[in-house]
Amino acid sequence: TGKEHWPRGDEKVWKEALRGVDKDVPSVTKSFVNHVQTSLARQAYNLDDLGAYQAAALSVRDNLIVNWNETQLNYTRKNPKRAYYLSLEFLMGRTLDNALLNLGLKEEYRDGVKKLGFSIEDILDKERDAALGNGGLGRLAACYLDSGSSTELPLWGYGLRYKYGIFQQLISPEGNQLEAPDPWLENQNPWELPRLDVTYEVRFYGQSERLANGRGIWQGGQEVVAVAYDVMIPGYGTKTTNNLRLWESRPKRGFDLNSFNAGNYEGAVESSNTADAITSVLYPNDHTSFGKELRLKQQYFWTAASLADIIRRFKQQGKPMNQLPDYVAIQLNDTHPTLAIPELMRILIDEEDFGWDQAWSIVTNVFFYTNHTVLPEALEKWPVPLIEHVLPRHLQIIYDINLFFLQAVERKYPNDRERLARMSLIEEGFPKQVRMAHLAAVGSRKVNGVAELHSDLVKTTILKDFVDFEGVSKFSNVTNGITPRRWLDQCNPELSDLITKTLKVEKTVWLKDLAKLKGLIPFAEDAAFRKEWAAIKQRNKERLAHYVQTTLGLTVRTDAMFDVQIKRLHEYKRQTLNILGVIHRYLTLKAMTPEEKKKVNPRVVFFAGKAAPAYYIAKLTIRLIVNVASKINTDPDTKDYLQLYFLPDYSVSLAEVLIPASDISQHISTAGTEASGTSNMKFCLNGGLLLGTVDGANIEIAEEVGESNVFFFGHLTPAVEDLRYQHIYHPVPLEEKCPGLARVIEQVAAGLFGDAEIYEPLLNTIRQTDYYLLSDDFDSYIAALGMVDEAYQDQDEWVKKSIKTTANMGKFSSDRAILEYAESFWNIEPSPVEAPKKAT
Ligand code: F55
Repeated sequence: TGKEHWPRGDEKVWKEALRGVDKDVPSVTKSFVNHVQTSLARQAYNLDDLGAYQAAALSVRDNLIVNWNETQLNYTRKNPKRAYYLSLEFLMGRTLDNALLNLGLKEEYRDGVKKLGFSIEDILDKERDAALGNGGLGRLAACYLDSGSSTELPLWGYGLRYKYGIFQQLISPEGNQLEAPDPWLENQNPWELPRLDVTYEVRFYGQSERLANGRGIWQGGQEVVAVAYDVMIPGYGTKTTNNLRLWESRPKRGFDLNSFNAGNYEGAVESSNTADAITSVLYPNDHTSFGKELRLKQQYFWTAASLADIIRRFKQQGKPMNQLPDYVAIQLNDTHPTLAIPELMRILIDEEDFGWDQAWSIVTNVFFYTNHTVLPEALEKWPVPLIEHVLPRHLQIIYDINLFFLQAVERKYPNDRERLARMSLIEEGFPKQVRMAHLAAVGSRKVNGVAELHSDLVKTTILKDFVDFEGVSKFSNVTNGITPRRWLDQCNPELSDLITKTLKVEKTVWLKDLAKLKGLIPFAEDAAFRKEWAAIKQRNKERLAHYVQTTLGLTVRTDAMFDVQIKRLHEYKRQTLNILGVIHRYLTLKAMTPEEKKKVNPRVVFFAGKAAPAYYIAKLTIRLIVNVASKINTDPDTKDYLQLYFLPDYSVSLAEVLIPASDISQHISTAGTEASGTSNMKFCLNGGLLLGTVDGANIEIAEEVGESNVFFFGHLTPAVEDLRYQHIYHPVPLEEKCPGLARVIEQVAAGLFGDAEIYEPLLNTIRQTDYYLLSDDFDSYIAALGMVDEAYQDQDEWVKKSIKTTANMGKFSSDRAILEYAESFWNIEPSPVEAPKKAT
């Protein structure tokens, strides 16, 4: 072309920036070009989109570093009480777009890269997700960090820097989920700052000796080194840029060769592998605790390094250790970091010379515990022999905590052995097991659930005895939230602009005070506004269809209702109910006359989500969805009315495309099983309506947006226990109990979607105990789907519902949630970064 030796874009802009001509070259351009030349050491004329992404990221990062430094300096000077969020998972997704929006630099960069021949959207699309989490729990941690910085709170995160995040999901032609590694660090990660000088040694195994004075001496075993990597967390429209510190494990140099494996080269190499192994991979199980030694080592490695770092920072202030609770609050994200409780006891007693009672009083004023599930299989338990082997001193401390605790219970309830057995931190059995939720509850200042219903269930079921014993005031609720920056402004820019224009309030204001959305309510009655609102939804549907076209080569029609269920695959979330409902719809369509079909509104059903690699039944559900899709999408009788897609490799970035495109989304867990749910909030914030059970945060969403704007179905929580009992002791044949469901199951079993025998174990879960009550809720589910169809027919009314839904979602901002934690638990306050004083 004759142009290939010149850079893309405007030649003059490149030349001036390259020459360093000062005048008239915008600073963004200069910084971008400078990073291309120096940091990336690349020639301007062969820069591709990936290179442009890296240059833009490095350039944006420079701004973050300046703010990060000022933020940390501000904290060091003012010494406010700080809160630390300990989470094994931070599901951050992409960073560049979020950083640009939070810094208010998006438009400058859009223009800047355009002149250099790039599109900002293409550049943003080159970034890989940071997927250091499984699902809601990890994404919640990410939203809370965003809100912490946006509300200027001194809040740090602590986690692990896994080399491999959540696995990449591939779907084989037969519909099987295959797992591939996620080497997310392959192309360099501009968003982290390695702190190779910030290191701690962490011990495993060895021997623990108890001295007469109650202190312990723990020696020998193996030591590994924790190295800090800092991730900068910018606030929206604030200077505050908090820190997320992620630990990497490394072998302790010299140790393996000199004292442990001298003369055994292979052994030395192997033990260095074990040190690296600790932070090599995120465990991909949600809602099951597996009892694996490596997982226990992850938990201890991370809590020990984090506590050592927190205590070192505290000590730099020169305060005595008994003031720790005045300066430090530590939130335990589920029970995963519970070892921090015996670890802080160990530090105080063995290293700081505290007596038991004083140490315990410090510990129980520092920690706060959030529970995320009441499902029994998800409650963490660790075999006593495993803890004894890996952490001998901690086992002694756990036993001591248990002894003093049970003595106190005994004093309050004399001679109640059953109660002691129920409340003990140790579950009897072979082997004995440590109940981490009990340890976390006993060792914390406050315990909370994540939605009203869930917090009530925590108090009345799994921790009931603890409420009776300690009083109810220790137990409370903080309903989850989501950051409206990522989950509205970033993922749905057109809707965000329309809202700004309509409210006549800067978006920097309403995105930080989400109750302002209520100002949209009157516009539900404005036909012109409704038209704009609906047109944006339509374009978001087209954006999703374009994504499916380019990634999967499939053509999705966009003149249909988009019906979406995206979440981890789990029996309690009942994707199986949804797919059986799709089959029911298919069979109904097949039985219709052409005349009848004319009245049917076309529907496109989307699923996405990963199954835990060893979760056989969940994987069968994926297989069924994929095979139903290939049958019905090609059936000439039905394909114009019903389409079905399973989108592989669900991620934060895919959610950002799917959520704004949904007309209706499904949150259909068996009542009482979904602690909160947070994607329900994301859909509703984007004007999607909700079809769901009376569970988790669905209930509070309905309270806010009005019951007439949600589609509820199914049995309520109090009925569940009895229904399960009936299934076992008074079973009714499915044919009698729920003929509609029986017919669907019959067709699957008969091989309508191929592989007849393969689905038997999945179908048997329903035919047999039906623990998640599909047979009890199926009819009302189908009826609710019918009501959705009917409501959708009246587009005017539907769009009104959509507007009113968005307008009433203010409560679910994670800013509200994080401020509740700050005020009622942590007792911390915003500590704004002051503008540096200008030299006079
Ligand atoms: C991950 C690892 C283990 Cl060992 C256990 C659970 C998980 C996990 O990912 N849990 C999870 O995501 N829980 C969800 O937390 C959300 C945030 O509170 C809730 O909204 C959701 O209801 C709950 O299932």
